[in-house]
Amino acid sequence: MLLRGFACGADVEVLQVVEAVMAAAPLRHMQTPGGYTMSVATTSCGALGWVSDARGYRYAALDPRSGQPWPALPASFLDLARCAAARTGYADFTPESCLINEYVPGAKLSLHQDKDEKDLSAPIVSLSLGLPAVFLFGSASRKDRAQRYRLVHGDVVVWGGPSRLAYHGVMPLADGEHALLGRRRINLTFRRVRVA
Ligand code: MD6
Ligand code: FE
Repeated sequence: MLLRGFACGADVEVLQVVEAVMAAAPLRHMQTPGGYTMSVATTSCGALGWVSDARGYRYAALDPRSGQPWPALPASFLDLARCAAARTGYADFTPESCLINEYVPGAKLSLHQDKDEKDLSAPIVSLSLGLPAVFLFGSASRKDRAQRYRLVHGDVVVWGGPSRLAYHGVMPLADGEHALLGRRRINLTFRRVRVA
């Protein structure tokens, strides 16, 4: 489900908090298990952070770069994610992790499924800020052709239930200038990892 402009009223605040998280846990380009460097730069906040390296994709309680716990999930983020989930029919969504991705022009995310989480009953809540992106969203079968959605600043996408394991990705980011964020897109995805 796509909630157009859901976070528009909170954008300045969200961005301030994102910058604070990035100061404590800087963005970095992770290695894929296949040996590539991701074009998207990543950090996390919450009890668990998403990490990728030669050993695979997983959630970890410590930031491998600092050896310290990830910054706590800010209350304002939790509220936003819970409200978006409730609005789309998922009551009591309690994310444990917020993955923060930064895209600069040309950065992309290949088609994939989110399946590193143990609790697949919880949805994924994704918030877009900054430059527009073309989001690819297919089905749980890689064979099905993905639909394209243009996501702009403030949009929230929630996928759960029958679409929880849908393949998704982001096309290479087109160049541009956003009034608040400049030449970049920031995406926040909220995840429930462990079974509650
Ligand atoms: C996005 N990110 O950045 C969406 N999924 O717009 C993802 O779909 C994603 O960055 C699983 C693991 C890392 C990710
Ligand atoms: Fe994903």
